[in-house]
Formats: sequence, C-alpha cells, structure tokens
Amino acid sequence: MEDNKKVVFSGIQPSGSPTIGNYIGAIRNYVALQEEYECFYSVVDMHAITVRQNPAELRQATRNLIALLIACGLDPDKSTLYVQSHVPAHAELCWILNCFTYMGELSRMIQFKEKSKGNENSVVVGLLDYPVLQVADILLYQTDLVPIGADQKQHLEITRDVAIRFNNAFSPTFKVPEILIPEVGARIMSINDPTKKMSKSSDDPNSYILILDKPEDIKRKIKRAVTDSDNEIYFDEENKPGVSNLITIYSVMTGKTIDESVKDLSALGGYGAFKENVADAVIAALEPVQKRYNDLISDKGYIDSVMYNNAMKASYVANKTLSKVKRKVGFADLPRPKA
Ligand code: AQP
Repeated sequence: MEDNKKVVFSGIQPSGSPTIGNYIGAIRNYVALQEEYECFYSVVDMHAITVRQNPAELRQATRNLIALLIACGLDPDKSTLYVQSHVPAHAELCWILNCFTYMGELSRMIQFKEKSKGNENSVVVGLLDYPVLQVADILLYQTDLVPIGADQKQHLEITRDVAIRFNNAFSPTFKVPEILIPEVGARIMSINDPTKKMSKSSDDPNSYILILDKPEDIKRKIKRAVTDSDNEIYFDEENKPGVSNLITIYSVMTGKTIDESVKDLSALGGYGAFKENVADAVIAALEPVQKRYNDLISDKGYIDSVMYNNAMKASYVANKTLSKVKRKVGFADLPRPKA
C-alpha cells in the first residue's frame, strides 16, 4: 500500500444485476477516485445473504459483478477489487465490533426497519447486524473516504460512532472515515414509482434500469416512466419527482449539468420526445460498458486471476488492522510451539 495516498473503501452487493442507480450513486465515483486514492472495492456477498439468495445465482452474480465493475472502468491493477467472503478478517472484525455496538443503534436503522416490516419475529439477525459488518468492512482498511449513495448515509454514521467508541476505549486504532455522497444522483428513484428508491432486488423489473439492460428494454421502460400530467419539463424534486429523476439520469449520462440538461430537454416540447432523449442518452452511455462486459465475462481465467490476486492484497491489509484489534481487546497470541 502506498503510504502517501488516502484510502477509499466501498462495497456493492451481488444481490442482483446493478441498476443505473448503483452506477450513478456509487460506481462512477469508484472509477473517478481510483487515480488519486488507494481504493478497496468489495463485492459484498456476505451482506447479500441477509436476504435469501439462490446459491448458484449468487455465485454467478458475484463473478458477473466483478466483470461489470471492470467494464465500468475499474482497473483491478490500480484498485483492489475483491470478494468480501474471500477475506475472513471481515467476519472476525464484525464479531469483535458487535461487542461495541448498541442494540438501540441498530434497531433505529431505516434499512432494517424497511426490510423487516411485517415479519418482525422472523427477521434474521444478519439483517439487524448488517451495519456492523459494514463498519468492519470500512475500518479494516483504515479508510479515509467512503463513496456511497444517500441510502447508506445512516450506516456510515454508525461507522464513525463505533470507530470513535473503540478508539476511546483503548487507544487510536481506526481511522474515522468521511462520507462522500455525490451532489447529483445520490438517490435515483424507481422509474415507475418516483417516491421509492431504485433497487436492484425489486420484484418489479419495470421499476429499474439495469446497466446491462438491452436498448429496447431501456426505451420501453423509460417510455412508461411515471411522470405527472402538467407536461412541463423543469427540475423540482419535491413536486415533479418523476421528471426530475429523468433529468438527473440524463445529466449524469451526458456529463451535462442539471441546468444544461433542463435547457436541452425543455426545448423538445412534450414528454414523449423528452423521454426518448433520456433513453437515447442512457443507451449511448451504457453501450461501451455492455460491450466491454460481454468481452470480459467470457474470459474466465482473467476474472479468476483478478479475484485471487486482489483477495490476497486485501487480506494483507485487513489482517494488519485485525491483529492490532485482537491485541487491544485482549485476545492471547497464539504461542509458537518450541522446536
Ligand atoms: N437508487 C440509488 N441511487 C443512488 N445510489 C444508489 N445505491 C443503491 N441504490 C441507489 C448505491 O449503490 C451502492 C451499492 O449498493 P448496495 O448493492 O450495497 O446495496 P443497496 O444500497 O441496498 O442497493 P440496492 O440496489 O437497493 O440493492 P438491494 O436491492 O439488494 O437492497 C451503495 O453505495 C448505494 O448507496
């Protein structure tokens, strides 16, 4: 690890194929940060099993996500792109930090409340504990900066609290990380219900656009996107959430500001042409990513080598922090047998 570079960590679940929400809120920032920072990006399969997964599909989705992140621009020689379950230090640190996290903190988490609604007695403990695993993920790498979408903000606040609590209980052990949320696109909304966040694990494929969706599907979904009835194109997230969501998507996909995008799109007249232009911008931006993905996914040997080499790199760094933590909490060293 280069000593002078600040450290970035972020995780993404292989809980389905990533949406343009994941791309806009997180992945494009992963790519932007990799030149300047020492980056660790993890495909967090241990987080994904907090809801029931089909094992064969999860295994495949994990490999696919590694390929997709590379196709989006991550360079696995620059960024440490690895699978969380290949680095056992994540689970070990999670256990220790469970003993430094309060039940009250976890039961207040919005994501836990939403995902457990209606089945409070049968919700799995892993769903409650999800933020602590996330705390462990981040603190293992002595992270300075965590690029995330707005939905993860509350989990990052816990990370800072637990790091400070642990440091105060012993001595400075963990860096206390900062959160990086993009100014535009921190919360891309569902295409057919703009009051809800776009999510890859939604049961309704019309609610999201996948990075790997075919052009005709992107066109169809955006054509059917829920907007409003006043047929005017301007940016107002509170009163025009559907239209504003599409403007945000267009803005990120074309690299234009929101103002420039509104200027372009409002000149088109009605919602029909507006949606068509948004769809064209999405298709054009995703085309090179999809092409690179199709080349990469058939190269099994390359994906294997990325997974292996980067798991080794991540383990080396993670184990350094874990050893420190074990000493601080009082775990005995493993004595070496005398020769
Ligand atoms: N709609 C979104 N807009 C902006 N950013 C988003 N992110 C997720 N959805 C949006 C960001 O993507 C990163 C990876 O997310 P994740 O896979 O760790 O889990 P998530 O936040 O729970 O995302 P999903 O798509 O909603 O997954 P499921 O459906 O499995 O729960 C994070 O930085 C997140 O903020």
